[in-house]
Amino acid sequence: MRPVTKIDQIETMILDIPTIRGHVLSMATMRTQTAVLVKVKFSDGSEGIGEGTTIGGLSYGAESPESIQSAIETYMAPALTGRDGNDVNGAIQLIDRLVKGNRIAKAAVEGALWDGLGKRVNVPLSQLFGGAVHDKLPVAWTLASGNSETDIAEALEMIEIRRHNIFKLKIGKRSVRDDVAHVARIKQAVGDAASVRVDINTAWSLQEARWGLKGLQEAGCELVEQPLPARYRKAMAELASGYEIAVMADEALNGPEDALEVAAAKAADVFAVKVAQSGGLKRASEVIAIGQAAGLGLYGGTMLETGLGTAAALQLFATVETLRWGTEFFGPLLLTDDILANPVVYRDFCVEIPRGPGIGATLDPDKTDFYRRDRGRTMKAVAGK
Ligand code: MUC
Ligand code: MG
Repeated sequence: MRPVTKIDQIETMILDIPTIRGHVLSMATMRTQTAVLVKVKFSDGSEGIGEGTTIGGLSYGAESPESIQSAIETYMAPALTGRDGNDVNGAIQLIDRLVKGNRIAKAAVEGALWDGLGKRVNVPLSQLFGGAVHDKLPVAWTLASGNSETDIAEALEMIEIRRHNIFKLKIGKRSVRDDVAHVARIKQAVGDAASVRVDINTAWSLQEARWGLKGLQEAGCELVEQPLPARYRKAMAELASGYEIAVMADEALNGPEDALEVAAAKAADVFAVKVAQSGGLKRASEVIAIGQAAGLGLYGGTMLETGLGTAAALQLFATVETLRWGTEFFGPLLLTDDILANPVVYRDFCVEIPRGPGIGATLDPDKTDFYRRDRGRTMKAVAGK
């Protein structure tokens, strides 16, 4: 009998990496992105890596980088150490029993377990989820400089260099009228060469959303993401049935239970499926299955992870037959530096699925050493409003 490969050690590290420009969202302006990396060391000498990342400190959701790290170090690592490293489902079950919520922290650890397993059996992670049906996926870019002229120049350049022809505009900070005018200008500038969508990050009231959706639709915007607070399912259903523009759920989707309720309430036309927000790759695959079964559109969402989390998400989404709305797995491109030894490849309006075992990526140790917070470099996680 082969000896059991045990989980020997689980380590975490917080990285602060500058963004290439201010990323202006309705709830925060990002000038750096903070990622929590997890390394799991197994008794046979193999390792797995995972990432747990959120946006804008505590302004996007209930977990912060610091809470992700402490949930892993204080509660998850001690429970998992010594267990069979190949038993990923057993680890998920145990952690779900011991830890409520904390989905991003769970996703980071689970990602590292899957990566370790894939690397040990020498298959890409996609194979552990039934096998890839894509080798590349369409990838959107977010225009969020806070300035219409800059956004237009950025969009035109992306189309010119064939990197992106899907744009997500972050709005919800200004008045609805100003936001609609901003979107209309950008849509006019890109014309039929690109799809224009918006993300409100829950900033609108139902009243504002009614005006907003009407204006956005007339401007040629194709999709509106999470206009209302996550719990407003009835109001989201009213918007989804009242307008032609597609309504996408993001913050409303925290795992399969939410997915079922959102689908049953008809509170969205499209699911933005985020691995971190779902609570890990396995739960994200369940959210995807519910969306598919409900006949909804699917979109691969991001928490603006580095290449590590992006590679893991790509492995899962490579297995999804129909991704009608593509993906936004551009996280590494928003950062001034890449922490992978083999960065994710973007070309011809697509992102390529990394090849190789596990997530198909390894870290560049010089980069992680340079950006780790506990090495004494100080960098504020969020620049504020
Ligand atoms: C979100 O809410 O979708 C994804 C892309 C981006 O620019 O921000 C995120 C978060
Ligand atoms: Mg969103």
